Amino acid sequence: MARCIFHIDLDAFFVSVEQVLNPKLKGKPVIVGGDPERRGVVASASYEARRLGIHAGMPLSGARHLCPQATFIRANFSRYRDASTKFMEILADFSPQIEPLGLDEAYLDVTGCEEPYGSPEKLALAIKERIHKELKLTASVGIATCKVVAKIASELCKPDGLLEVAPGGEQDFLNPLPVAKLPGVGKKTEQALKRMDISTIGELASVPLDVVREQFGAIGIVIHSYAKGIDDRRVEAPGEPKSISKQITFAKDSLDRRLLEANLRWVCQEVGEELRCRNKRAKCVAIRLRYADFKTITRQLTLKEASDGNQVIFTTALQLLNKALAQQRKPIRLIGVRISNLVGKEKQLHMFNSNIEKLEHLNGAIELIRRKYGPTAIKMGKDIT
Ligand code: TTP
Ligand code: MG
Repeated sequence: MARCIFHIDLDAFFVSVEQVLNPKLKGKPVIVGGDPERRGVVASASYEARRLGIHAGMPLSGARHLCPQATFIRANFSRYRDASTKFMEILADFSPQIEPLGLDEAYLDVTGCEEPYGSPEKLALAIKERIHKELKLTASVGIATCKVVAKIASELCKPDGLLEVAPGGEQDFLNPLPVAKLPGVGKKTEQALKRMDISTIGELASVPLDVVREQFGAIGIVIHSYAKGIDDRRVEAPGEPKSISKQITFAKDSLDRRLLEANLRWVCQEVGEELRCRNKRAKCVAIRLRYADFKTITRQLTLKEASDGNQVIFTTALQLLNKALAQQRKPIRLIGVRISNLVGKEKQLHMFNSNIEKLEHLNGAIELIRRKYGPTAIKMGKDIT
């Protein structure tokens, strides 16, 4: 299913906060920055000031020169932080998947959240309305199936805009835009692309990947895929773990399969429990083995469907262990499991596999018992520890 991603950015943020406090400044050239008499730079300029060529990062003296009648205000960060906190709280009411970027912008994954509103556009309007009603600020919203397209869309529709790029329309939307609109394309890359006769995103997308990779290396692969409107990055709250892992070192190096299996089961239970506490499922299961000679290997498998079930994690890890043991029979001193590629908890119903549901109920019950009576109160079978 195509994702529905919003990129939301407040318009002329610092300036707008000042205008809310002093409405007389609305509709006028206003600049927030350091002290204009000293060597400060413009942090935020009202759209009226931008029309005169003033932009963020420009020295305040230059801004004063371009527009002597503008109102210059010294930045007051505690005001902006307060407004930012309220802004993020409003967004969190509309989707649990929110990724703030700085003070005044955020990505929101609203896949499925739009249903009660009728359409993504109506949901975006509801968000804009809340922001306007509660903060008296305007926001611009880009809607697309991925982050990069949503971000470019919000930038293009500023101020107080809303621009939706329909699923499948990404390439047509991006084609005519200058390459500099792509995140990752800075001044140097833009110049280098120009020397290759590439100035639009469409031109970049039509160059073979090998050519771009040869020229720019890893970043070339990224910007080439962005140019094609492909961006798999998830909307993730900062600080959320990218993986959960647990390992155990044996008192004595061992090749005893029953001991290895039992310990593998235990570490899988541990990561599974944390995964469910975090309301996540994992798509990737990896095992880590350290041999007696300290050589360490990692083997991993991607699941067909993300899971939070102990059994799924354990059987996958066991499969990896069996394969590793078949390849190398050296005593093991450490065994570990790592689950990654974590996704949200929402999932399809297991219509054809009630066993999975039963096992999940069982996991839940076991966890309740362990929490109430301690971790050793109950264990899954075959455990010999
Ligand atoms: P932006 O969102 O880039 O700018 P903006 O909100 O003022 O204008 P718009 O989004 O409508 O284009 O940045 C948010 C705030 O971050 C901005 O109000 C002030 C601060 N900022 C700086 O302090 N220095 C800078 O160079 C930039 C770009 C922003
Ligand atoms: Mg902004």
